[in-house]
Amino acid sequence: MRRTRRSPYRKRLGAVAVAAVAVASPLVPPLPAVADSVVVGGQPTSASDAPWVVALSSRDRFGGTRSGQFCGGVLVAPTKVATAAHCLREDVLGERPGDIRDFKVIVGRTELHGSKGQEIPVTGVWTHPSYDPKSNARDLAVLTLARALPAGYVLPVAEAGDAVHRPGTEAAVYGWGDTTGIGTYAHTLRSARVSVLPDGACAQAYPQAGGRTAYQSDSMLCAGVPQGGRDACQGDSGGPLVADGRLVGLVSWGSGCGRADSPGVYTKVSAVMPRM
Ligand code: 4AZ
Repeated sequence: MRRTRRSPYRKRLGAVAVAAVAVASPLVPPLPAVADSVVVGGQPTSASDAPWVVALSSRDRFGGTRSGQFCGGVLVAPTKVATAAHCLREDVLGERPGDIRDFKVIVGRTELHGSKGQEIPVTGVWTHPSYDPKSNARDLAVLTLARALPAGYVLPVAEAGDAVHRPGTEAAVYGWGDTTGIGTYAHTLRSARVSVLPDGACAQAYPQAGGRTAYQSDSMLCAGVPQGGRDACQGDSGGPLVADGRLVGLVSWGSGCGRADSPGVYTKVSAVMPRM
């Protein structure tokens, strides 16, 4: 199995090590969400119930044990997949996405250890021209697929102003990412139920202070549960936040996973998606 020196997993080893110390030390309270952790705090789900969820894959870069999965994505048109721009950064992938010869999207594969579903080559990568890697603003990329999928695989994108953006909206996040916050990657698709939070709560959790990444309500939204324990995590990036049958957000960033005071931050798709 070949791995890049700077895979998304590798770059997180620092954080993983810190978390492991926190768990081991009796002086530090245990991490929330470890007990029943997805996607942290979620449950197994089937790709047939969420046909629009895809895995971004490169076995060349990330090895074959989990079908080469390194991020999530969502079908927004028969040949178009929305994902997070940060998934495709050269410092994350180890090379430019256009140079990865086996860059594919996997659809219909609940279980990454299996071979069900389809693997479709990616023929084009568009990154939002105003994506800002420092702030994570406008964290959106759109992939073009080598062949079209049936319309039944496509998830409609919520329009700007759609009621699903309102605080309190019940939504679900999907992915094959870390289920504990300490590097336990799922091999089965999972989903967790979270609520869209008011912009004020997101800004309070991630204030503009001391050079930290701040919440920006124009291109982001945040979601979580008051007690924590349900959240997206590493490896879920680019995957969908879905409410009422529409795409609301893409997993983008956050402080840790499942912490009560640190909700997950999502790309607000309606605000940054171009008309296609
Ligand atoms: C990540 O690093 C990441 N808890 C994704 C989602 C969240 C945190 C980190 C949200 O890909």
